[in-house]
Amino acid sequence: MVPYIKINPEIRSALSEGIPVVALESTIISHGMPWPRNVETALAVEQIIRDMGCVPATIAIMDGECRVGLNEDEIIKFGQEKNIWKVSLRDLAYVLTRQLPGATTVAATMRIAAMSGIRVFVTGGIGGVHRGAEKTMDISADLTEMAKTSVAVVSAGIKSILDIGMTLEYLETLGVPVVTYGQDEFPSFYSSKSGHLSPLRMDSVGEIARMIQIKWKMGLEGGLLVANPVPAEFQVPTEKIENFIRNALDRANDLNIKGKDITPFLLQNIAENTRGESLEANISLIKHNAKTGAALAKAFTELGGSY
Ligand code: PSU
Ligand code: MN
Repeated sequence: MVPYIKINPEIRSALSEGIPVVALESTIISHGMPWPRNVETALAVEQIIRDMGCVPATIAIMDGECRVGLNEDEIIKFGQEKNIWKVSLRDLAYVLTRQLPGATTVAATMRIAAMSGIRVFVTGGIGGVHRGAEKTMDISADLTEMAKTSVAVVSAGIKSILDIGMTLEYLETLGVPVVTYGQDEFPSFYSSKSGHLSPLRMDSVGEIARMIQIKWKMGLEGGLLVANPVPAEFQVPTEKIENFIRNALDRANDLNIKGKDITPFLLQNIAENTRGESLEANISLIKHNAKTGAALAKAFTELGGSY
């Protein structure tokens, strides 16, 4: 047992009985999507994971503890309240010390999931190397976490608010396998295309599960990024979204928005300016990731689970 981590009873017994558990982040609820669609989506994603025979574990910080598994009222609180900290790895001990409510990013969620014995984590998009990082050094802690923490992360790739090419290079440097599910091209969140070839491709969750097991059995610590392309019917074409992304980046520059505020600002600006089209795509792809992630968690558990 790791101190300051509180796992709810349902998840604790699932873990001890070998029922697959899927971790979910809370920054996407508090800072990644507008109310009330954020809460609707978070609850729908949990239900999809349950319908697939797994147990969802939404992770957040409350009352000086890392909470693994939130109930509906708690998810509503994280979706509705304005004063929720965005908690990446560096913020974790601070929000625990001050007993602040905190929504965990991919990096912080991965670490808490791993400490709890959860090996599969589903989200929408991860952080990465920002455009212009050669000057700003703005590289998400999600990437370094992926190098260190042994959790498989299922996402729809990386939004082109980031520099996708540099992000893939950086993941290579860190030794993180990047596997695209079912196609050769790495997807860019709203679109199944990015113009970048995926470093690796696999066509079944069973094979991905075997690869993770081999990696971890060998003692190769760190995660694996599974890029799950958005289904064709929900895509927003890259040319269409690119203008909105450029505008959002210009606006962030004008307003001098930096550091941890930049990602939430860009996400909100794009959602507002596309009048919800991007939000609908966002919601659809997260649900799609939940199905793939739950299938992966099941496949991994069937192989004997943890390592
Ligand atoms: N990208 C998205 N949606 C999100 C995020 C990223 O498409 O909600 C959130 C995730 O929680 C991710 C965090 O871990 O933003 C990255 O923030 P930063 O770039 O400050 O590390
Ligand atoms: Mn950053």
